[in-house]
Amino acid sequence: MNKKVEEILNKQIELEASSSHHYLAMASWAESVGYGGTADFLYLHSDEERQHMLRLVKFVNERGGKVVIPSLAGGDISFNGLDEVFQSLLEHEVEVTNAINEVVHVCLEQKDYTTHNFMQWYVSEQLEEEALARSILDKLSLIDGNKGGLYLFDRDLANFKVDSIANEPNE
Ligand code: OFO
Repeated sequence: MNKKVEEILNKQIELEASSSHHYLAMASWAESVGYGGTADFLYLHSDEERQHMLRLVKFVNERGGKVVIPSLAGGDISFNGLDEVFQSLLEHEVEVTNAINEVVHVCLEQKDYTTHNFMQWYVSEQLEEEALARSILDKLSLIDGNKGGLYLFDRDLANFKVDSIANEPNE
């Protein structure tokens, strides 16, 4: 496997792992303060990010590259409210989108069209994830801290589908 592509895919593996870790911390915080629906949504989102990491790990291995499984920093994470949680989620997704774009750029530069093709799934995925985070933030902005509104928001979020796992292409 092309070394530059291998290197940037390993960076992406680390970023997907850190997304999973970050959303797990958010889920745990939400659960601890009574937002059970939000916690369910975020636990699922964390699982989804792990799947994104795994797809990359398997792809690099299949193509004869070397995977570096990252170690992740933990920490005591807390938030001032749901707005802060989802603002942080959106910022993280924007960072991931930029990183995916960079992977695509390196693939083209290195003429690695197989990896370029593989990465297209991630490009569409990022579109969906950013749109989802923005629509959640719009809802929170309408609620504007109203307790009844937050109660309903949390209840609805439990039924919100993070459908990217279901959209996984067949291996
Ligand atoms: Fe892996 O899609 Fe979000 O970060």
